[in-house]
Amino acid sequence: MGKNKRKGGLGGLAQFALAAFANTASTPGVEELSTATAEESSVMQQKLEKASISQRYYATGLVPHYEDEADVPEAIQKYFSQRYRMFSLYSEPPGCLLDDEGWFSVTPELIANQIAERCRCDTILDAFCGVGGNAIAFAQTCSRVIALDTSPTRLRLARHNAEIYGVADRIEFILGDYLSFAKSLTDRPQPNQTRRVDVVFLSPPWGGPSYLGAPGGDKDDEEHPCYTLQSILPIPGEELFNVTKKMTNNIAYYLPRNTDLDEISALAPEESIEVEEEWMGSKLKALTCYFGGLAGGQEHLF
Ligand code: MGP
Ligand code: SAH
Repeated sequence: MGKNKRKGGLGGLAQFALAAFANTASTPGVEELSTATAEESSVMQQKLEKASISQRYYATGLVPHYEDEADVPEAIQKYFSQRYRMFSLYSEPPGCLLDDEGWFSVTPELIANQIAERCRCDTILDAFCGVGGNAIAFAQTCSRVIALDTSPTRLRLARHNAEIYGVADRIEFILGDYLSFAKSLTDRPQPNQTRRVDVVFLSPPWGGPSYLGAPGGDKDDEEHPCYTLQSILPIPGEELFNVTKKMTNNIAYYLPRNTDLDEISALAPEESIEVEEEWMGSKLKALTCYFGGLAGGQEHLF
């Protein structure tokens, strides 16, 4: 895991802060505060404020946090059994949160870390942030992360999960449509470059958990049909790529493992594209395609 990960303590600290603010007269922590030096008091105060802010952004109760398999709806049991692969801090209080779409689309942590290492830069745009699997990893390798999603619920869950990892203050969460956001940046380039984006990460909806059997692609192989970029949402995958290319050449595109490789090559016929297979043990999970300066041997394009 990344170097900035904060393990443990946050939930406890938040509880302590709440108790301290709720009942100053009888809380032992506050007594300690009053007998501390000015410097110690200031440090303690900062910790309390930080914990209180974290607490404010927790989304506990918005969706269930499952710990017991018996409580998990059947449709997400397969994903629940992989919960620590998705978030190694899944059970860290107050517990990572995912909604149904989050469960089936979150990028597993080790894969997200690998992608974040490859995308190391100043400003990265996570165009489809979901419940934050990638945004949390980017916050550990990039100076600034802009995380967009059209779902207010998933954006709140992403912020909640980022708080657990101690990286929420390095992510700008924006509720909005990526296509409008991209248009606003490319139509009106900022003269002072304050919103320059170095890398865009695309992990759009693939059309639901049944993407492996989606129609299209190689009809000769009925068991494993190729996935066609036409099935990407909210617009076909090729169009999504072209919209993004107006912003930057440095694009990482997270795609189904059965994506038609000819379609990927056709996205940028004039350059090299690096296709990374994301394996977990003996299981191929997805492909990440690196374009522009992110592709090996093309660093000069960055
Ligand atoms: P999967 O094939 O649904 O899971 O998704 P798994 O465990 O390999 O199941 P199996 O039945 O094939 O054995 C594999 C990976 O793809 C997940 O870990 C997610 O990271 C990613 N993923 C799946 N979906 C449906 C989406 C999606 O719609 N969008 C994005 N961005 N990622 C997805
Ligand atoms: N990488 C994410 C998963 C992304 S799933 C993770 O690791 O958690 C795809 C997300 O795209 C969903 O949360 C969905 O709400 C969002 N989305 C769909 N259409 C969008 C749009 N037009 N603009 C921004 N986000 C969108």
